[in-house]
Amino acid sequence: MTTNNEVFLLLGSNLGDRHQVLTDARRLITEQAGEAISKSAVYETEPWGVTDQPAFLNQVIRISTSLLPEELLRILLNIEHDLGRIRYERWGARAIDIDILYFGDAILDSARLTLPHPRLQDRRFVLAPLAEIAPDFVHPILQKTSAQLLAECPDTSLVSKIS
Ligand code: A4P
Ligand code: MG
Repeated sequence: MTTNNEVFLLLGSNLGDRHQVLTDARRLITEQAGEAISKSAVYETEPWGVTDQPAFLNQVIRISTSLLPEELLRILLNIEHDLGRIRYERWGARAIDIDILYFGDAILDSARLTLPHPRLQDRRFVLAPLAEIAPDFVHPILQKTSAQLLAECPDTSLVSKIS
């Protein structure tokens, strides 16, 4: 018997045709990783970390998958590669970045994968779309909902809903 897990993914793009990249990423993810349950609006967001780079589009999607966490990560890295990701520097510009925010209520810290994503609570560009579609989902370590994490987030960078 296969078990399905609900997974939240963050999509980010700040190079090329950003809307098209997000559309292509959603299609490849649902073809290869699992059915989409819901998606947030697309947000235009001020760059976090390395601030001297173009604005990002970010979106959170919720999927149902029968894959294991490491299998999902491998597929997502392949999709990033297929979409022509060019990686210049840590936190720098990229055509597409796909982060696993939550994998059900799994807690994991391996060389390749950390769950929940270790920096999600620090980032308004994650929490705004996440709280839009899953305000009551509880962070399995911090034991706070997305709505609480957003309300308490010290990040003041600009995040605006565009669709
Ligand atoms: N990895 C470990 N845990 C995870 C996880 N939960 N999800 C490993 C995905 N990957 C995970 O990732 C490097 C490796 O992390 C992966 O190969 C995987 O084995 P990466 O995305 O290439 O690394 P990075 O992006 O250079 O660093 P980091 O810290 O992961 O950055 P983020 O979190 O990806 O942030 N500003 C705005 N406004 N919007 C953005 O989307 N994105 C970033 C990148 C910076 N600033 C941004 C945005
Ligand atoms: Mg990343």
